[in-house]
Amino acid sequence: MNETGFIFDLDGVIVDTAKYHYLAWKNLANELGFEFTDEQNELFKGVSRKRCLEILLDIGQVKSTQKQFDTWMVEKNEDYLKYIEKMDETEILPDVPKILQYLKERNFPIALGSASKNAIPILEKVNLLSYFNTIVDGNNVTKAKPDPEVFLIAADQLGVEPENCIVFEDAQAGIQAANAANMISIGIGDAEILSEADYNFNDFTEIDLEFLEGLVNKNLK
Ligand code: B16
Ligand code: MG
Repeated sequence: MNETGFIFDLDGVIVDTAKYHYLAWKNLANELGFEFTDEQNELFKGVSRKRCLEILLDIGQVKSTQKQFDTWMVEKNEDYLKYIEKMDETEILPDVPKILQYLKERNFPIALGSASKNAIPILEKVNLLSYFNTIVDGNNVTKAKPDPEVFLIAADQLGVEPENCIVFEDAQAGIQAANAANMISIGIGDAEILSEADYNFNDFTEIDLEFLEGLVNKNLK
């Protein structure tokens, strides 16, 4: 087995599902009588569904019983799944298949490390599930990012030491989780928001294979 492992976040790294999460949360906010902005949606990236609803209710200053809370969680997810239903390969973010193909050909172990409980159906929809040696998602973790749990489980399942793992993340909480796991963190997206990452890129089109090769050879922070 290869000594270096690669861990990909899902939402915002492989596919842009943040826009669908946003629409579903916005619909719920509107139903509850308040607005939810694109800017506020930034707070939701990499954050668990339960925590997102807590933040949303804080924004709208809405109080709820446990029963209402649970109903809204289900409602939001059902709405989100309607958007996901229509997804296909065209929604894969640029150059993601190229990078996955390269890593697969070189026999690098690849994991998904996502907070989403919908990760497997999404990867099936966009036809990328077969690239992953293991999937660690919101169904397998007890602690949300920035806790390193999701990435540490992924490293363990890949049989790779955490310090030999390279993580691609689009959320600040995700970069913090990768750093806390003592992994190499690569921020995908706004370098200002992801300033704690070891390396920053706007998207995968900026990552050339020589860079990955160099990272594997160095394999040190
Ligand atoms: P679900 P990631 C995260 O996925 C999203 O960024 C976050 O906005 C969402 O609330 C969370 O998944 C839970 O998603 O409702 O599908 O279980 O970025 O960690 O891949
Ligand atoms: Mg993400």
